[in-house]
Amino acid sequence: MKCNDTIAAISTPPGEGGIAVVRMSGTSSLSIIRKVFRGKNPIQKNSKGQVYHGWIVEKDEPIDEVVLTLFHSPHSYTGEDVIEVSCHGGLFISRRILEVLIQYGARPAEPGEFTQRAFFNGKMDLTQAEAVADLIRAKTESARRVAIYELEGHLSGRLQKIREDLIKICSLLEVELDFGEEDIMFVSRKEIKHLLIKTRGELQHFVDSYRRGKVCREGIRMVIAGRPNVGKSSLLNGLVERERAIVTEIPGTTRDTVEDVLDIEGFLFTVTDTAGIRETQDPIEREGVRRTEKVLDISDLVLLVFDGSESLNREDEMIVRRVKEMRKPVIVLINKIDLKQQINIHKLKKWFPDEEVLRISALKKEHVSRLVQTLKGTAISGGIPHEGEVLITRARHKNCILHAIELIKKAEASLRKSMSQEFIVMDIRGALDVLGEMIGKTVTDDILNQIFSDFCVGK
Ligand SMILES: Nc1nc2c(ncn2[C@@H]2O[C@H](COP(=O)(O)OP(=O)(O)OP(=O)(O)O)[C@@H](O)[C@H]2O)c(=O)[nH]1
Ligand SMILES: [Mg+2]
Repeated sequence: MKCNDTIAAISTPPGEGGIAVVRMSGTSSLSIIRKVFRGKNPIQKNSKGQVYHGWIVEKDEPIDEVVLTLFHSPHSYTGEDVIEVSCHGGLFISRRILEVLIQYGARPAEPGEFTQRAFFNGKMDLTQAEAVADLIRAKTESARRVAIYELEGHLSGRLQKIREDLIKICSLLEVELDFGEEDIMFVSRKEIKHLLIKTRGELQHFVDSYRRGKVCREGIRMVIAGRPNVGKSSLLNGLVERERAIVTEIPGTTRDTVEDVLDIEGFLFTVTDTAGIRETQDPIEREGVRRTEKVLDISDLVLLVFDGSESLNREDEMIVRRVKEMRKPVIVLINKIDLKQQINIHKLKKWFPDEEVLRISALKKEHVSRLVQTLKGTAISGGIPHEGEVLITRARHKNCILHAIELIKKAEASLRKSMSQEFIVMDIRGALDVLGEMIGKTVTDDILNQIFSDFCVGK
């Protein structure tokens, strides 16, 4: 990673708006901007931050009237000299300004490169850098909160404390090792055991928070499934309160998957309407059924719809078998309760003895709100994170922590068997390494590339 050049990018989204911001960071930021900026006041490097009004020019040709905000190293986002050019918010004008900066020595920034520099310059650790991306992507209050608490350093702070405890144990044991044969104990084995159990408990607490954290960050993927014509698309429309999917009385209306999102009490629900599952010769419908299967595989929750006005048939049975095989949470919905009921409820309850069964009319919008209540209750246990609450939200973090727990368990086992200090130290050092990887103290280029390539350009 080279940090000795100066990077620039448009930081605002493409499109038209009041202003656009072109950002530049690096050692040559000031010299580049001096060549292309004409204002009343000369640009100086003498205080923490300044704002200048003037023009970006290209060989005396005015390009745009702008406001510059200067952040001098190290008091900036990246830790380097950063200049933000606020120009008129058109795509063409911001591109022209970027071109001028590049012409005078800046290089186009890679995705996430500003944040990567902030990480390399010690402005934030890796979990905080990841939180920046999460905050930008947040679509709901719950997603915003987990990201902001992580960005504020609550997770890093707790991990740092755990690492300090482990380092303390290691150094005491290593001093003992230095004394070699003298058999001196600087720390009681009971105390080490106690510290290891405490640390493992704290780490386990993070692992346990993952499910809820993931729901806060990514929301819940739910899929509406059922045989053709039971009212799946009508239910989607009822949930999102608009005519999102086509509804007709012809079985096999929905061919492709149709996705929309719902914000329920600050949580994101992605809901996908699917083609009714059935055996069919129609190639388009067959492709639809294949897509339904794919969506079922990646969903967290299945809304399984039955037509209350008809008897259960072979197609229903086939879908029930398929859904049960997946072992995913299911909410059973009996639709069309406004019509005369034919469905065999006993049979249905036998199939789903533990699942919630709700009776609705998607057409008349009856009891759809009850479904929303149920979603609220089943999926969002724990609610929106409260002030400063730390939840882990990424599989990467969970895997690092699980690995650290395994190594601590090994150290505990060595301790129980009164094995030599070397073995205990080796595993604790291993745990420190994986926790270091999580916050970016010891991390490979591959992991870094993977994390930062996920960012947008200009951040
Ligand atoms: N009476 C009544 N009719 C309903 C209800 N829900 C849906 N329908 C009707 O049932 C028919 C099928 O509805 P859709 O929502 O298209 O059913 P679907 O499950 O999406 O059907 P496919 O896309 O073909 O799999 C339409 O004529 C709807 O108006 C309901 O609650 N009551
Ligand atoms: Mg449909």
